[in-house]
Amino acid sequence: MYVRIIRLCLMEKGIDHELVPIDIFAPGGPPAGYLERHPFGRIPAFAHEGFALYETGAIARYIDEAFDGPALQPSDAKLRARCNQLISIADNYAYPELVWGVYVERVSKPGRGVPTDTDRLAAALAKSRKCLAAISGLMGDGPWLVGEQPTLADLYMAPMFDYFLMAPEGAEIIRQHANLGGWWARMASRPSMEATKPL
Ligand SMILES: N[C@@H](CCC(=O)N[C@@H](CS)C(=O)NCC(=O)O)C(=O)O
Repeated sequence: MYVRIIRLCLMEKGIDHELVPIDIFAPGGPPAGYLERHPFGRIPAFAHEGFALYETGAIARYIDEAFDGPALQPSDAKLRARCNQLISIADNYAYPELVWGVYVERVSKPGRGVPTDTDRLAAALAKSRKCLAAISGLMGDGPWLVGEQPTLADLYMAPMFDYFLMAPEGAEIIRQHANLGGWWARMASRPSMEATKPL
């Protein structure tokens, strides 16, 4: 999820990179030494020319600012604030509800033979409706979530939507927002999204 956001940033900027898979859920915990790179034991952790960084928001902005390639943050103060607002919505509301509340309860758990927590799912669907309504309202009628070019806001939200839309209820909820439906079609067909599809 969060690793995919960084992979999307790197690909959209056209930056060569090496991806080292880390299993943070391995029975014995993360591999030896990983907690030195990320004391909280999450993924991703990133390094560039010896500069080590963790936390996706910091990594994504660093990649955008330290490398050539298309700008992934608007230069206009209001649009940049909107981009940061959507990233915050993704972290705080979309990730817990669309991914953990809806995808995990409705798709992932049944796929593993684990029963769905139906109360958790119902609550997450209600919050997801609110979430998509808010994102749709902020987006307006442009092609991307903010402005005329893809930004970090799109690269943050897209991997979360990819999971959410695997649930039939997720697909139903997005149908109520034509602008988000068009955005998703544009986003999903980008080569970076195709190249990073979850298995
Ligand atoms: N605040 C972190 C969140 C990263 C995160 O939650 N990553 C997930 C994988 S997508 C993770 O490592 N989960 C393992 C865990 O919660 O222990 C960031 O922005 O990088």
